[in-house]
Amino acid sequence: FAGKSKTGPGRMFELMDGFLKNDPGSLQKDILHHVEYTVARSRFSFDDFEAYQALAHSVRDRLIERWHDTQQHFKKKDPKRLYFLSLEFLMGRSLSNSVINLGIRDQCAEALSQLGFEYEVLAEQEGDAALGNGGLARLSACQMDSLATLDYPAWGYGLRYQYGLFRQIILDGFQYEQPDYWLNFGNPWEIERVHVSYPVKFYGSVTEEVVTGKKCKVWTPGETVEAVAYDNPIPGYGTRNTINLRLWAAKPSDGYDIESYNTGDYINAIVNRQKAEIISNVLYPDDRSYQGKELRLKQQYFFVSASLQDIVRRFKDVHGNFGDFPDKVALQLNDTHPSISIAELMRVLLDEEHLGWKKSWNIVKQVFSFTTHTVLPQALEKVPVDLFQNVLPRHLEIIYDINFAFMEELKKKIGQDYSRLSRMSIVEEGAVKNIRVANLSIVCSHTVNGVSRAHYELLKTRVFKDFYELWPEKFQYKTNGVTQRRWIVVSNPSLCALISKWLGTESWIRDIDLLAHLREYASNSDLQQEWMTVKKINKMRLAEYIETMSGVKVSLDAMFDVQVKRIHEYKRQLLNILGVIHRYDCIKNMGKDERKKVVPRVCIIGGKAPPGYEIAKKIIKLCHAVAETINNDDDVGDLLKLVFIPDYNVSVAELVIPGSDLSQHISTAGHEASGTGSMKFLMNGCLLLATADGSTNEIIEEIGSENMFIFGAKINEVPALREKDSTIKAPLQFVRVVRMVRDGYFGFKDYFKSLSDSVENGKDFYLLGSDFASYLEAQAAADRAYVDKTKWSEMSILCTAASAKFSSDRTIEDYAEETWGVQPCKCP
Ligand code: GL4
Repeated sequence: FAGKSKTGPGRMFELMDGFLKNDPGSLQKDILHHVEYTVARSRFSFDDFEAYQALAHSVRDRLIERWHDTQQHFKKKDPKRLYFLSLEFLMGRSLSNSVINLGIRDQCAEALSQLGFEYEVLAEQEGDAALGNGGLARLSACQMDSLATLDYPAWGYGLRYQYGLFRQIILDGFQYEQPDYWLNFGNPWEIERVHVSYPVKFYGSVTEEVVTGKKCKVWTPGETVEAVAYDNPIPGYGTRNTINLRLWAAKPSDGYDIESYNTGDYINAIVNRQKAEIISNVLYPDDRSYQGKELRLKQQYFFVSASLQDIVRRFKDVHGNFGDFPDKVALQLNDTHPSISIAELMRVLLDEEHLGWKKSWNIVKQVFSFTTHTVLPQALEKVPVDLFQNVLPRHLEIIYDINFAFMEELKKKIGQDYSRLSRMSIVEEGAVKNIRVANLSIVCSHTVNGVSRAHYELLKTRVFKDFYELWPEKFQYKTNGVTQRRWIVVSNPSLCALISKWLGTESWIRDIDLLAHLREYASNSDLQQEWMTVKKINKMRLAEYIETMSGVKVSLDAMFDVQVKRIHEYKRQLLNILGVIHRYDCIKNMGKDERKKVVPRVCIIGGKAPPGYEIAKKIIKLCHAVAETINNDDDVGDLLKLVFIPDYNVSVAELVIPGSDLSQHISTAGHEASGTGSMKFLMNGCLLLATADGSTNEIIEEIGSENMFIFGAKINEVPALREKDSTIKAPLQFVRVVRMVRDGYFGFKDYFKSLSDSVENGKDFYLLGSDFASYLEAQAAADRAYVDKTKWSEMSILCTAASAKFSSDRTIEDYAEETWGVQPCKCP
């Protein structure tokens, strides 16, 4: 086959059965072709980054082939499709994941090595796609991988931010934020679809008009912005299916406003038009507090409106009757961020398709499913009505109408219980009137999902109690999961090979339940030895990284104890640091003989603080200040080190997680909806030190509490403890370490005052003081376990063996069956 372009040089690709071949020779030819014609470098002189680009384009070609076949197949079969709407996707790097899922990693490595390049070095050239904040966003990415792998006819929709999550720079121990202009060097993984674009309208006014004999609402917008599609192919593992993540970018609309050009200020007219692009410019850097900002609302509506236009167009290409819509379309709301799509779909059906209220509502209430990811009240979105009125006047009307109907129905059921009616209303009355987006989502979705069993219990009994009592059948939960493709196969190749060797198959990469068979060998000393060798290799990688990043040399014999996640008071990094201070204090006061018994530790903390979150930033500074004291104290040496890993992101996680011995998930019980970091550590054979919060209870069920270090108050004990807080005495050790911070032992006395204040008796909202003693006990238990190498390696193997339940493959299958009603549609 020789494809000859009329305009460019003939392109000679070797094809197998009409497809690009994947042997090293063919890959090499493709890479060189892309060096010359895509990257435009000489094939006799190109550097690592250019080689990465050429490799990426060669992989992309293969993704595109599969993408086409998959879309063609879906079109032919016309199954019910799942549309996953999310404002955040934390994809990380694409190359490493794509070559694994395409099954061409070794071939690529060989092709490159003959050219004098190392695959691993090139893979490192890629920057992270960080279009999301933390757990919620990484969960979307894991779920996309599972949707593709399990052959579901799914699409993801989101926003193509030009600035991803900020980069964290640490200067003098303080966090600074640097913009992440991630598209600077091009993005080979996306396909710009200039012809797939839709107008998105904002502002303006609504009038009532008669259209073809019917009374109709007509929205005359004040601004129109164009949404242009960028497609990101998501390959499945062990299947040809490659699904699409379509991200929208805002561009000025083509509409020509002759008025503004005629005023003579040509330059300003263009500058104003260009402002449209602002909408998709930047990701909001905090997923746990919502500020009611206009730009945020515009981002939400922008991506939702474009996605729905796309979805409705695809539906109408094949179907004439909207009655079929719920049989062909499932719309998944990833948290409340895309929930304005409810009002938008109503608007489209009412005002554009003229279906009337009853029919439209009947369709809308069958297609949406809503997953909530939080228990924190400050994360529940509320949009001021005034803002809504201004930006989306027609949608506000529709929401009022939905609420009116809901209130009427509710009154019939519960009578005149006004306090309950007002709690459940979509409109919050008060000095500032707000739209409660979560209430809107619950009222209009057929299913409300929590992300762990504990989260579900809290939804039922606290967060959405009123709604649960009204519609118990709507409430479900799907415990989160993560993809073993990225979190074992990509990030821990040595462990991957070892697991396959002992199980005698690689099938566990698709069929995760097979991992459980590792249990049978957990006490086998050969496996234990090989297992710990793999751990050592990964610890070496991590130790090198730590030394490069922080200049601290760490001992591989020490236990690597890790807490990496966003910094938040409820996640209690402060508890961890106070625990480290306590350990330091103890060592300092020990005699020589006692010191010999100390289990050496490297305590590793990493994570970004939301830019406006003062206390979180102080926690980062405290970590650095304490590290400075400990790491420079010769008296302590290798017995204790504390390091902060800057700019924690997906690719740093891929390095840190496999190299950890112990990991901490120590949120105050009742605050972490699920937590997914713990699942990645578990898969990599790291023991967990954790509170019984979020998904941890389910992890305990899988692995047994004897193989973990569990401590602290339980979820249902927390409210009473809070009430009692001022009367409980925090243990002496706690008082002592807090005093060290307060008295300036680590410097910055005034700066840390609000931190030490925040955990004092009576103010210790997150209960660090009351959990401290049991935290120290759990830490001591971890020390004791670490000394017994045989026992530790057995526990480590059991962790991996117990992690099957926490694969996103299981989560997605549950969603498909219990919530979305979609079936696999495998591309032949
Ligand atoms: C989060 C939760 O805080 C976290 O517990 C959960 O694992 C994750 C995915 O469901 O969603 N909610 C928000 S908001 N950010 C998160 O990471």
